Amino acid sequence: MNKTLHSLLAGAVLLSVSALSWADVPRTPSPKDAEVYIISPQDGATVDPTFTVQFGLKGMGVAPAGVVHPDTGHHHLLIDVESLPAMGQPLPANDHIIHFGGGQTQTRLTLKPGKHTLQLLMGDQYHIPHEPPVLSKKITVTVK
Ligand SMILES: [Cu+2]
Repeated sequence: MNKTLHSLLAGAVLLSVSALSWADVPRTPSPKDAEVYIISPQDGATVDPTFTVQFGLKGMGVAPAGVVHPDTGHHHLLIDVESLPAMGQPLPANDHIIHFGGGQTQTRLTLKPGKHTLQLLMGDQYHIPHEPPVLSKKITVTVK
């Protein structure tokens, strides 16, 4: 193969890779009947400024991010999130969306006094929500 053709082909490959978007990545199917929920605190609870949140999961398993294993995912805790992030791409990581990519099933959280909402959302090895998403009920707590 001559050099010019080779670099042309390399350019074409790069172009097609960059044209790919997360929309083209197949979503990981969620197991039927999979359910994520917050074990504690309970909805409506009043909690100390630093408190433990326990994650509950039925019908699927927990695996660290990056690990490919059927019917698993890792937890994301959504704090005071009013509109859900896009489901077809990796979840952002910020003060409102906390990743538990190590496979953790609980955390200690410190929040400002007042009302806060908490919700859990599973993500696959790429931090992308499953299809359909495995999303908990949103709970409200009051921090002392
Ligand atoms: Cu994640």
